[in-house]
Amino acid sequence: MAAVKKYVFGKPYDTYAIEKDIPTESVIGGPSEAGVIKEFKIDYVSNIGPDNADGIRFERALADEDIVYGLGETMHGMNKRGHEYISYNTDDPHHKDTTRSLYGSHNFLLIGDKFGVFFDTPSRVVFNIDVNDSKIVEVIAETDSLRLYIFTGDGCYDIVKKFRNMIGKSFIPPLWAFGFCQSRWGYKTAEDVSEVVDKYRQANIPLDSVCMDIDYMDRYIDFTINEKRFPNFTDYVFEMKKKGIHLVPIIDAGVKVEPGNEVYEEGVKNGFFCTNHENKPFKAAVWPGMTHFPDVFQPEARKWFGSKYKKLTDCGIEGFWNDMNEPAIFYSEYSKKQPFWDWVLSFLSKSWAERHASKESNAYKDYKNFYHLINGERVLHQKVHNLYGGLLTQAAGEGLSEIMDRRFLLFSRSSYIGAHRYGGIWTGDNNSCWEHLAVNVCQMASLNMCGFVYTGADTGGFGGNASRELLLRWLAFSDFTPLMRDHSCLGTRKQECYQFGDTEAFRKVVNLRYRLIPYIYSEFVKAVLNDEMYMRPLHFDYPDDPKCKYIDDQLMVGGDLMIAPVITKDADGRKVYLPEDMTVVRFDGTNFICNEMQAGEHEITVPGHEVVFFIKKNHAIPVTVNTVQSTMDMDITDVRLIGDGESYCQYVDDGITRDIRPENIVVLHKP
Ligand code: MIG
Repeated sequence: MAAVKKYVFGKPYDTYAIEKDIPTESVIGGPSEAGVIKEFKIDYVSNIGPDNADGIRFERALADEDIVYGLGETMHGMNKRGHEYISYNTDDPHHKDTTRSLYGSHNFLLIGDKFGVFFDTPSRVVFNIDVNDSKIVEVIAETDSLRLYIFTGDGCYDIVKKFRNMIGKSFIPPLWAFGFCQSRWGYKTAEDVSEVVDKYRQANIPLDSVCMDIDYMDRYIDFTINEKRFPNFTDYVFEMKKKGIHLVPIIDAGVKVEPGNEVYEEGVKNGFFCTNHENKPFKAAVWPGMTHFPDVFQPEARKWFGSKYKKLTDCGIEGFWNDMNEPAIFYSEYSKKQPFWDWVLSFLSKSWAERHASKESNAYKDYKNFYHLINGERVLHQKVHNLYGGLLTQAAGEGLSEIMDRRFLLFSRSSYIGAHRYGGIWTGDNNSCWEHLAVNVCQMASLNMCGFVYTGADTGGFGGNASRELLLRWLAFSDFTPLMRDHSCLGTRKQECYQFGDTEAFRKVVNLRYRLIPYIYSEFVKAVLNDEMYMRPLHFDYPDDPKCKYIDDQLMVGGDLMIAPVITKDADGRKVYLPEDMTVVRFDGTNFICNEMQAGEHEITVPGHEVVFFIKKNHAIPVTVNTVQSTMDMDITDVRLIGDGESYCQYVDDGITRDIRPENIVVLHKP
């Protein structure tokens, strides 16, 4: 039996998700042909969803023992059973238990260890997974056209690898992107940024990058710099680099409508923007006021938009984050008119939360107000909505690969599978609450299944005020996530590590990250090269241990580590399950204190300033010998091995080369 089977329904749009095309088993034109797929009962349905659309419904019974994994960036645990999820990229900063849609759409499911399935469509898709104990998986795609892929293999992990192999290699950023990043919406000027850098250096807490949020731009116009706020920008970028700091500017999806804005003018002239009902460029208000959205469904428009990043790479910039690319819309030319300044004023008086409350529905209406040009055909945005952010990432990634001679950092808010080849993602606006830390842990595993390996959450939480305790615990978890970024919202409590009094604990926690970078970097690259998951549920590694099956708050990290982060308030430790004997490692700020711990359940003590992790039996991992202030001063080959194993296979390169190959793996032995 083939390990991967492909079925085509109707005439689906290209999504670019699958890189390796394979022959189609069947082209399914209607209900009578749907029976050829053994894994699901398939019906054609009508009048579904907010648009009373026609669609295809897939149903499959679940056995009690089937865990349903997957769905990337969604709420709830790693086991998706018991809830409804909707793939429909949405800017929802206040996600809670009932939230069904977040910023990305990742339509991959793993049904127990039986098979994996990918519903490849940019349309809205509803997943009812054992809702109300129905014991069925019900998937309703609001389209009559999609590609369906079924993956079989030898257990969960093998099935995921088969899927990953089909969707192509994940994005790999430069080494410095594995360092710690500080960000905040509210850094406005070069002085603000310098202050952050200076305070980190004074506090002796390592730092590799600072994100520049929307205020660096000239009136929020993409690819501009506000010269007053950042005079002599190029000099400033290089001055920062000398200190080991990379600046990472934000790029928003909307291009300001304004004569004289070169990007606007070129886009209009060439027909590179999305169009409205009258076939004119569609106008939607976002941060810069009225904007046009690049129509990244057109290959030429993608190429053009990607080439614009050169404006900033010419200034020495080597990393970007792409925001508002669901796309988020405040209101459009079709909305009840609401002057932008009224809106800004309402922002000043109302809280961020209130203002966002009504936004989702507005955006939904507007998604039926503009069009893309796909192979010469005008296609309503709403039909291909989930692909937009991913294609913007592709545009940026391809552009940057063209422009630069080395690797770059790129991470996006919105995504669709396929975009993982061009950039990483962050998990969007979360809150400074313990629940979102727990969700972060589960999402890391689910996102890795879907190819998003370079990812992480806003550490400490974006909205709301982080407590010292929450930030420390969150940092201790993010120590292990490829993207480690402290980010927070305008108006919230300041969240840099030096804002919480005594910095000793923060120094310890961030220093651990840096001591581990040789391991994290090496395991990350190896995972990408081998279509593996850098972070995994325990069940994937120990499929025969029933105790591992439902563990949601521990993860395997790379080939050799297990983590059990403290994710609850007022805890002085936690319960941890060891599927086999392991080495328990405590980092006290300077030393790694290693002890043997036997398989089974343990109660461990973890003070807020300590990080505890576990090395598998007969494994060893490299840690740096010295502490540094940034990866610029790090020699990833100057390491020693900890753990009871004798050797480790380390991936080593200069941190920027694009020539990433298995030959760069060296075997280290204990002396
Ligand atoms: O409408 O650029 O998710 O990280 O700080 C809000 C300001 C726009 C949303 C992003 C967030 C960023 C913020 N942005």
